Amino acid sequence: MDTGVYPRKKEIKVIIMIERTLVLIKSDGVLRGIVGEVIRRFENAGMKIVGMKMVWVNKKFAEEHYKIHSKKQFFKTLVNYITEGPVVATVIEGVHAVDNVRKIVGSTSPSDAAPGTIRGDYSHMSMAHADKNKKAGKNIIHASDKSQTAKKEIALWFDKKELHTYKTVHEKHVF
Ligand code: RTP
Ligand code: MG
Repeated sequence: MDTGVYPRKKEIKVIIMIERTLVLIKSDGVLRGIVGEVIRRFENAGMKIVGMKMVWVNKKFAEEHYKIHSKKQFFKTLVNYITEGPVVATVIEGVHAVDNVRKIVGSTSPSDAAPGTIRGDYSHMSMAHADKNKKAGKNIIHASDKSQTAKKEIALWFDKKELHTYKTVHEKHVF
């Protein structure tokens, strides 16, 4: 019987979508000293940091992380970009975290990224300009693009013991 109470019990599994996603503050974000500014955006939205470390990855690791782009003309500059300084690797947890994080991050090309997004507020490079000048398309941050990708990327960057389970005030009062 439909009690009219929403959400009905059988729907709860579909509606509640707490996910984890990989977020990297790439070398330009670290070298510019805006790590705190960037992380704050996710915390302000009520999402939770469940893993965090600074890593200076080598070329082999960078190629593995970005292997989906291995045939692209910008692959070499992309690998150089992510290895030219340390990155801050984080795992962010929240409701629909993959899509919500991408929304906060903004479009890939900073010139297209809306004001209010991380890429829109902290960068303005266009990929056309980057390509013309044989430079990397620097855009501060990486975020997993799908749930399946997030699972793979988190496993690549983090050991299970580096990920933590705890309750925030948001989970008690907001979720
Ligand atoms: P990400 O993987 O880093 O979160 O970025 P994304 O999904 O928004 O964009 P994606 O297509 O996966 O590209 C990965 C990174 O490659 C650089 N890029 N350069 N020169 C170019 O045309 C170009 N296109 C992409 C960017 O650094 C992008 O974040
Ligand atoms: Mg991507």
